[in-house]
Amino acid sequence: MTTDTFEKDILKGLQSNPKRLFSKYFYDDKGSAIFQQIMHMPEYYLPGCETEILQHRVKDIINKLPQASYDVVELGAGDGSKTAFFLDAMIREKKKVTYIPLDISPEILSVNEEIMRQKLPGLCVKPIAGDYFETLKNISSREIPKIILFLGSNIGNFEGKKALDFIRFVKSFMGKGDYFMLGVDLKKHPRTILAAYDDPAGITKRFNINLLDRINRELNGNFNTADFDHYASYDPISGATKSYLISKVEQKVRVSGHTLTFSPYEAIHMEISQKYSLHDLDRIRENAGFKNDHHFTDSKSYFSISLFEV
Ligand code: AVI
Repeated sequence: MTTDTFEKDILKGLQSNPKRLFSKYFYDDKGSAIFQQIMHMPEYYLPGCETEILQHRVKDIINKLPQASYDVVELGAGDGSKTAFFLDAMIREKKKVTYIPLDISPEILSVNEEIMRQKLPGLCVKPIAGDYFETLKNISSREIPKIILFLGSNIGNFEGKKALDFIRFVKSFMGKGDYFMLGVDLKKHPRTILAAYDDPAGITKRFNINLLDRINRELNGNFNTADFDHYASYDPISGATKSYLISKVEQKVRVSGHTLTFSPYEAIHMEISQKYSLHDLDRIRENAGFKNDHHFTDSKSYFSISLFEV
């Protein structure tokens, strides 16, 4: 991503009505560190539930995978520490596995390789750094059947129809006998969901505010972050969790030489974290053109790892 695109997206978003920013820009070094804190918050149940499935339902998942060898391609792999449970179980079940983690950050891919070297010595790891909209092309011509992993409920951060478009895009790189393995946060009691995005310690607020700090640093902005508050909402009908920053006062802010005006209580829409029912997932699978699906949930049915077969 160039500074140009960042600048264009930020200005376009802040000059729109309603104003909006894009959560993909949360993850500079500071934002990534705050996200690690979110992952450890007691209210943020997602990683714990997904890990439970990868630890305790992994044999059921592998039983659905008929081939002896697979390339396991992970989109936005990060450090791969959760994926190691799956890879370990695949190896124990005598599958021949090549692990291909894709991530925008070469640094995190080095950490990923090191974790795999320690936990699963002998595993063949072929990391590819870059935007997965680009790097996916590099894996499409392989002969070996593929499992493409997209974990962590990252699909929830795609706005509306873009989630389906993305799944279709991924499918266009897949062939018969390949599987898409999607980690998805499910609809549940609205208070449980809301608490995960509105923690009393204010870590999620810092995560959102950090984007204003980033704009100040990188785009010569002068946001006074104390003049913004964080507000999260969950709509139990649509399943959309939305995060906003609310301007507490009427104010003018300069970004990249442009003046932006905020009315009192004007909101900037920062992020969507969509929640799905298993029925929603069946519909998505069908609309994306996969043959069938299997859902593996944790003991509280908070989260699903869903397997879609091409
Ligand atoms: C990365 N993504 C799946 C997280 C989510 O739950 O939507 C990002 C996040 N935003 C606030 N808390 C966590």
